[in-house]
Amino acid sequence: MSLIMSRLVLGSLLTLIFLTPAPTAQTTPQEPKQVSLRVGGEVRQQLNRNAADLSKLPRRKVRAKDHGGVESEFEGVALAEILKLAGAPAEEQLRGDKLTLFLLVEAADNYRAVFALPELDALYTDKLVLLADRRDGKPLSEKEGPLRIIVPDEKRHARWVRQVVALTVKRAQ
Ligand SMILES: Nc1nc2c(c(=O)[nH]1)N[C@H]1C(S)=C(S)[C@@H](COP(=O)(O)O)O[C@H]1N2
Ligand SMILES: [Mo]
Repeated sequence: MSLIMSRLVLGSLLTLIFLTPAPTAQTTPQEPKQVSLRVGGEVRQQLNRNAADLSKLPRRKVRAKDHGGVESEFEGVALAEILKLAGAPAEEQLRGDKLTLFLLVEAADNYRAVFALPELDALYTDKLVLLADRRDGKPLSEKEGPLRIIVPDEKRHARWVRQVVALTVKRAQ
């Protein structure tokens, strides 16, 4: 091959290499399901919360071990804050006949669990029960989220309700 020819071949090879677009950044994982939470029952006002509403409430972080023993940092909103926003009886008002109130947590798969209101109240306990939307800085997985209850230090994980869709304050009969 003549010098000119090889120059040409080399030139077009280089052009090819430099003009070929870089592989696009890894496709971002599918956006997680939209946050949608119903809050109702014996509260001053029924609420329908989305992610933006929840992000306006005070954010809390807690390290806790999941059912598989993996420790993560969960981030979200204290259940007590959501109850406060809806106007459920709290703190000094949580007395007398209000002590039969409880919070029913319902999941997309119809799994349900309850918390007595004093379990969630700052005048009764320093324990935090979190409605989490992030784990180690990332939105919860489809299986777990978009919202999950985190009960740090509880010896069983049965009340770590995944895929929470509704919170309802009820009264024991
Ligand atoms: N929505 C929903 N949440 C749930 C359950 C369920 O069946 N459905 N199982 C509970 C039980 S009994 C346990 S032990 C943990 C298991 O947590 P994991 O799915 O992160 O392992 O989730 C809890 N949360
Ligand atoms: Mo469980």
